Amino acid sequence: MRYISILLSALGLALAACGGARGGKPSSEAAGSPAAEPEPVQPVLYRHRVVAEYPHPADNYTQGLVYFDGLLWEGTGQWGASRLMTIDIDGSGRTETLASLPPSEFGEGIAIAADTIYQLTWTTGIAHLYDLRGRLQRSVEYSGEGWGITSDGERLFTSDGTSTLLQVDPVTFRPLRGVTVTLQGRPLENINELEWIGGRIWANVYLTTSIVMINPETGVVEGVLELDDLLGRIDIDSRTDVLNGIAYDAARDRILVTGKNWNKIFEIEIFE
Ligand SMILES: [Ca+2]
Repeated sequence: MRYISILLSALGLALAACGGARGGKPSSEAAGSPAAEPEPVQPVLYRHRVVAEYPHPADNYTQGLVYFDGLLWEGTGQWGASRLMTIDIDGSGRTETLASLPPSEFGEGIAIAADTIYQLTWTTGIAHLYDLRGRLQRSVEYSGEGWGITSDGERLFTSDGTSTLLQVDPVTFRPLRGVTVTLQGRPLENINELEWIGGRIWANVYLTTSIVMINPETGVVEGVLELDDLLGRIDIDSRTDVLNGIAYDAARDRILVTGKNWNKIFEIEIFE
């Protein structure tokens, strides 16, 4: 049960020791009191195995990751080094920079929906919208910080570093709906890079090696995946930073993950 102890330390949780046994409430509350709150949902703890590795440019401070049209698309951060690029992980391995942000902007998450590439910025409140060749079409202003973004093909969802998951209008970026991401009934902060996978939103949790699987309608974390072992499979240097970046290749049902300035991308399979 090593992963449970890691989760405890990483997220400060109080998981029951035997996989889902729920702590009892005091008898006065448990006896049908109308004031009793619903029991928090216990997330499923998933295991994983690495099934493939691909090279990843260690210069890339990964902020957004998407698989689309046979390529891996990546948005990177850092002042003066923020880019939108593609990596041909299934072919030549070649990288191509499609756009570079001005030095005044720190790139964040990316998403692709309806022939548009969206790229957030951290503190400048600007989202850039590109066509599929990476040509800037227009830029949209929004309030607050930009962290992660993903799409189910139509709707856009964003994170801002808090526990809030927003659905935003794809044209104006006006918030349409928001839910609080909760883990065992408590708000979970630092929701970062996002990926829509099979009806749930997977999210990196900043400064942890955990990915959470969020019900987009309720915000409830229904699953947790601990990936601390991946750090042992990359070349560590002074730049190596946290796990960040989730992409899903729906056509081949592949889950791809990496980290900031990691030299590898991992394809993983998960199981309970
Ligand atoms: Ca993603």
